[in-house]
Amino acid sequence: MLPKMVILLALSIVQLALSSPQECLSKQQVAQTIRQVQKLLSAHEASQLQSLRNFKKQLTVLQGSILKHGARRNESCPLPPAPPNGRRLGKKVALGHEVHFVCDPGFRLMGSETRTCLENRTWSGQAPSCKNVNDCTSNPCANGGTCVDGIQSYSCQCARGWSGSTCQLPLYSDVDECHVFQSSRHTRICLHECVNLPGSYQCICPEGYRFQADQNTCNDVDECADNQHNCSRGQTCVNIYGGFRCVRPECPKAHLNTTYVKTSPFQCERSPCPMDSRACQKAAHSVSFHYLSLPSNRSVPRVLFKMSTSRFVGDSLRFAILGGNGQGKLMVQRSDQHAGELVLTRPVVGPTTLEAELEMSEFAHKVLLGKHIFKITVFVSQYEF
Ligand SMILES: *[C@@H]1O[C@H](CO)[C@@H](O)[C@H](O)[C@H]1NC(C)=O
Ligand SMILES: *[C@@H]1O[C@H](CO)[C@@H](O)[C@H](O)[C@H]1NC(C)=O
Ligand SMILES: *[C@@H]1O[C@H](CO)[C@@H](O)[C@H](O)[C@H]1NC(C)=O
Ligand SMILES: *[C@@H]1O[C@H](CO)[C@@H](O)[C@H](O)[C@H]1NC(C)=O
Ligand SMILES: *[C@@H]1O[C@H](CO)[C@@H](O)[C@H](O)[C@H]1NC(C)=O
Ligand SMILES: [Ca+2]
Ligand SMILES: [Ca+2]
Repeated sequence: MLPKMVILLALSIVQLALSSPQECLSKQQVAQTIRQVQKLLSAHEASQLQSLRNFKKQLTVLQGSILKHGARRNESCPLPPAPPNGRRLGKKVALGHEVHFVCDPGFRLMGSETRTCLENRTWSGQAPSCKNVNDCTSNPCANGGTCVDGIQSYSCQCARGWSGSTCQLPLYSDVDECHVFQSSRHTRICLHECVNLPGSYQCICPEGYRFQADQNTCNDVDECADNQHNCSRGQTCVNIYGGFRCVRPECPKAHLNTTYVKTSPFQCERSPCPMDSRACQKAAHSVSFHYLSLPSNRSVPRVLFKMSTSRFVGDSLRFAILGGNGQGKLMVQRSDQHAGELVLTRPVVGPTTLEAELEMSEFAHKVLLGKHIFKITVFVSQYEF
């Protein structure tokens, strides 16, 4: 209000001075008036400046008190730490602001990628962490190498005989011993299977055998002794080359007044005969069971089994093959006065089973004293060992 009025007044004085020559104000008078107005304006300018300064001061005080008020309420969240192997983006921690997280190369972020400062001065979401990415998942190491995970990398620990970053290079040019030697019967280096290795080879045995390195042989596993068999109760385990069998010897059925009783797992004895039963008296006194194991294609002739009588009272023994499937392959002969033997006369290629029923008769002065039956089973294995 005041400045406008002053300016209007000043202008009207000047106008008066210039537009009314008749009034005839002297030049001196006009100059004086202008000086007075200038003075008035300067005074006014000073007071204006003063009031502006006061106004600015008040604003500064107001601002300070507002900041103090904000600090008291402290509307910010504590700055969350950056995860190991990662970084935090953003420093503004006031209410409603966001911070972001990124992981270093080779790491994957777990948890919240972005977190917001909430009303209750906590951050939304879960604290992030940076997990090392497993670089071994693609199994990059060849030829049995072991992969070791690194950061954005992996390394291979190579098996013997291999090198290169993924174990792809043979250390030396290898000889395939299996190819060179194993094909011929005379030069073969493994009893069974040969596996070529860089710089060496390995012999493998079939199931049921154990490789014995110092002798380069395949030894049969004794499943019966090692209790690796599945024979049921009442059966007896018989170890054979490359496996085992479960057997249950049965005594001959009662027949023509003749009965047998089991006296041991592999032996039957004739029960006492009824009076006047000639059939019973002619029958064998005892029956015994014998299980033999033989590798395939054994050289012949070969004695498989020896028989003698323990209660020898007579003066001679006679042997006979009564039955079985060993015709042309098995033979029985006297070996001395008190013993006989079963002989394999032809090579037998397994796997197969030979059976023979042998009768041993005992005489005194050409009179039959008694008979014994040997029931013999020969398990011939698949392999020549
Ligand atoms: C607000 O709170 C945070 C964490 O509680 C603290 O670091 C900061 O100093 C406080 N600010 C003020 C002005 O008190
Ligand atoms: C803060 O508030 C959020 C939701 O607004 C809630 O999920 C969280 O549990 C609160 N934190 C605390 C410590 O109260
Ligand atoms: C015993 O095991 C052999 C294999 O080792 C199997 O062929 C046979 O059927 C088994 N017998 C029984 C009675 O479980
Ligand atoms: C069986 O024994 C009876 C006497 O107990 C006898 O009469 C009979 O002839 C015998 N049978 C044979 C086949 O020996
Ligand atoms: C059996 O062995 C002989 C030499 O001992 C051999 O010539 C023959 O080929 C073998 N038979 C089989 C079927 O392996
Ligand atoms: Ca080799
Ligand atoms: Ca065995």
